[in-house]
Amino acid sequence: MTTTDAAPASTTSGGPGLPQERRLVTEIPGPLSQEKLARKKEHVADGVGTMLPVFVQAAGGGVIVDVDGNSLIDLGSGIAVTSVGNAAPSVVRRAQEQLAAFTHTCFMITPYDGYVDVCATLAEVTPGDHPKKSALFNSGAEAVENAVKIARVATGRDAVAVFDHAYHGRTNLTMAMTSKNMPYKDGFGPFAGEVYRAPMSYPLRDGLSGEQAAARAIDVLDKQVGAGNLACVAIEPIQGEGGFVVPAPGFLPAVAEWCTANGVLFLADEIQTGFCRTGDWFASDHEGVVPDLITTAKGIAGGLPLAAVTGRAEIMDAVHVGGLGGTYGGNPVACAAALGALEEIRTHDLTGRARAIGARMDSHLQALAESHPVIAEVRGRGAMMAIELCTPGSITPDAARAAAVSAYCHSQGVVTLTCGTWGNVFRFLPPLSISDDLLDEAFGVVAEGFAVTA
Ligand code: PLZ
Repeated sequence: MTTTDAAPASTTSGGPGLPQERRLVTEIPGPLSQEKLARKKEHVADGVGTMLPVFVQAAGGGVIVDVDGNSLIDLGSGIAVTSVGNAAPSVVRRAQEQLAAFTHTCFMITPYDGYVDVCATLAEVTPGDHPKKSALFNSGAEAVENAVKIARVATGRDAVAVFDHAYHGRTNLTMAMTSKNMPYKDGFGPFAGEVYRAPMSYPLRDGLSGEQAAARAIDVLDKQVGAGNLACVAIEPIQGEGGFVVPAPGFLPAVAEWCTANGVLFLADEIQTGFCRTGDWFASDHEGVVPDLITTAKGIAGGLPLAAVTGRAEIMDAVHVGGLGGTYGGNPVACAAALGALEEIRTHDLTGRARAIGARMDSHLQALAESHPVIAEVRGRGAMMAIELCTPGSITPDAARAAAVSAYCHSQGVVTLTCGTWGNVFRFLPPLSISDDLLDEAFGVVAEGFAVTA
């Protein structure tokens, strides 16, 4: 880390050219950020919280630079969004060109190539080599809502199955699909109907094999809902907000097979796991699962708001003309950014980079787990790793320790995120543009955090 008294060079341009260093010149948050925070308090609804209130001036590579001149190491990617790096060159260039050409026409009124190009690319990169089509939206929640609409029309059935610990969004239908009450649902009901929850495979907590956990979930769906009523089973192949829960091997294929055998659509919500985060294009690829429908967002467009539903052509085409859309869905600038992000992924082999980052994080975390019995499990895949903290020798969640270590990391200039139904999971989602040196330095800080909060 660099510490300096010199005033920071004022910069507004981010991207990989930013000095790749952790540099603290004030306490966190610094005086300028604190002033801005007071202004936020005055004008922004309290319901919109902020976890680490440093106001950002620029970001790129593996760092976020704040208005006080602090440079923080980013282990969150804005919740798995800036996988190709913040202000990635191809994203910036293509979005700028598109901005100068036209900003919006509404694809439903007068179409443009970018939208079609993104859909064609999605058909190429998503699992399975069957004919596929896509529709574009603005946010992950909107994509999930539309996937359910499509599944209902295609099957003529109403019911939707989701899992314990699931996260699918904050709109009315997706709140119903999301598992955790606080902060996502409390007081916001009544929720949409015909959503049923099945037990998830959670190896640390249930000790079941993938096949056993699938049999348990299928039994619930079969007996409590009835396969014939189900339009789709929606599942995150690795759960995100719910705690980076990696189902036991065999769970996903068994659930997918049951779906196929019963005319139920298998909907993979890859909003957090998609676009190389896990070291494959999609987490479903890892076990060779081919979803009927797949929702994507976050990592698709390098930080611009874009989301998609991609599915078997005949399922996607079940909806009547005009039944899918929205004013901004597939905005031309967001589509240009997506094409830029895809270019970054291919040029820099970010799938391979995600695997290398994953291996590096795993070795840091395994070493940490050896000396800190509060770490009940190290899990994840690729550049999506987590540790679950529990009272040693038990599976009793220790959210307080997770919060304490996270607060320490923030104070030392490392952006870390927590998650999990009990808030006791530390998750690591660095941009795939981060250097090994920064990664090692960040995990050194995480280790210090465990040492000083012991
Ligand atoms: N499905 C699997 O991870 C978004 C939520 C952050 P939107 N996860 C981050 C928060 O607290 O709001 C997410 C996800 C999965 C759906 C969504 C929803 O995506 O773009 O936030 O609507």
